[in-house]
Amino acid sequence: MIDACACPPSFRSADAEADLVRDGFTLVPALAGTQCDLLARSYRELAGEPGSEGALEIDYLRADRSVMSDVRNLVLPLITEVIDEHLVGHRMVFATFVTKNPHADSNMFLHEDRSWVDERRYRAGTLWIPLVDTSEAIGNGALEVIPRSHLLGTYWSGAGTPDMIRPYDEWLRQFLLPLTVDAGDAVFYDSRTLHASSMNCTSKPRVALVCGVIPNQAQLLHVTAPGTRRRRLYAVDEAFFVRYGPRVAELAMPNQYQVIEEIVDDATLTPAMLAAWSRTPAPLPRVIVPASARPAQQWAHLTPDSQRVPTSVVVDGAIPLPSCCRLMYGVATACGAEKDVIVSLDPAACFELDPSAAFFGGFMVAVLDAAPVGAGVAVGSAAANLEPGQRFEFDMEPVTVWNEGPGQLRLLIGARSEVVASAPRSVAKVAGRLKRLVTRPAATANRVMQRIHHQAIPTFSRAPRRAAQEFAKLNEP
Ligand SMILES: O=C(O)CCC(=O)C(=O)O
Repeated sequence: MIDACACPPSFRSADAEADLVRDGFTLVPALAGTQCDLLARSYRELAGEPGSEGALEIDYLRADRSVMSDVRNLVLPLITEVIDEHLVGHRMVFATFVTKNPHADSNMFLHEDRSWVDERRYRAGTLWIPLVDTSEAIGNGALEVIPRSHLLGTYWSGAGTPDMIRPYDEWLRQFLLPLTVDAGDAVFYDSRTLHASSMNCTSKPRVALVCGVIPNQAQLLHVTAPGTRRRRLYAVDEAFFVRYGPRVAELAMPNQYQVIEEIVDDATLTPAMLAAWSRTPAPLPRVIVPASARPAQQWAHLTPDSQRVPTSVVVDGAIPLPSCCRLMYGVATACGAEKDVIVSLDPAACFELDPSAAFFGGFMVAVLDAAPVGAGVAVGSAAANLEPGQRFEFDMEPVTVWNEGPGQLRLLIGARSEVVASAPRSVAKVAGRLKRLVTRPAATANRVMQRIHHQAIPTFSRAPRRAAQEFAKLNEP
């Protein structure tokens, strides 16, 4: 993505521009006190009193889209003035109020904003303007940013795209900087800058206006994730964000918006990258076991949902292998028990490998395709995210595998002894072909998948020694 210095400048003031390029955010004066009061009153008239919609009330998430439309009309003239005063050739493309009510759940999780523009060429940003004074000392949920975190953001962010920072959430939080922002002042942050806000511990709601701002010459975009690494860039207009909330756009894009580019996003966020960025030791990535994969009674020891467990599963062979599983029973029966099979798991699906249904002598699971941070495996109290090229062996413990997407999780599951010897070459070959497939239409991709499936099976019994060497190479850092 863009080198921060390579895009046209955003700010008129050289100091503000330097702050933005270096730190990913800057502070500027925006609205006078009287304008804040007037805005607060007008907003209340159109949205009603706060407190009825929960801890955090965000217009963009409201079912009643007329509020988004009214908010846009209300703030556009004011914000256009603010933008013209401080920025060169930019416009407002999105506006929502964020009301943080006094509530234990009123904190905002750590995130970057969505990619509003083609970030290979342009920089977009967000104007965050509180209508009341905010600070850590006041305790009303000040905005917190991670300086320089815009330099980490080399991935596309949109509907259903991988949440790349989640394994490092806890570690990243040490770099959060709470900002003191008076009513009417504005923080302008690069949309890639990681930010969050703490809980409102006071007795009054904290209201802030949040506006998306992009360069005039940039096309407004909405990014979706139809595959593990496939990203679709849709050209949209301002009305898109007024009419449609984030969920609608995730399910299906309205017909009137055209795909302008389809790309493969190979970006990753590794501990080594974070170590280089922070000049501190590399963090340990954490795995979040989603609620969908939370097992019944006998799985109660697994850490569910928002709690995290350390990645202690050693990739490539350290996990004991269940001698069979329900899934394998079905798949192997269909394909012939001696053969290796490719299993595709849809997004939001999970399965259990159940050793109680013991049938085979052991299995190896090779990951052919998985979205970054989107798929995982849990064994006992350990869990790991699944990445293409990894190989796991399982023994007699219950194992659960999940896929949160985007795209299908594709695993090659085979009898342990045979696959251990010869998987490497096949995994590399099949994974390579899958990678080339990601930009093809679904029907073609499915046909090719079928061919890969049939070819992969016999490949596994060939040239085990050479394959093992290739696998070792594949695993080199
Ligand atoms: O207003 C807040 O507390 C946070 C707003 C925010 O993170 C956002 O709109 O992306």
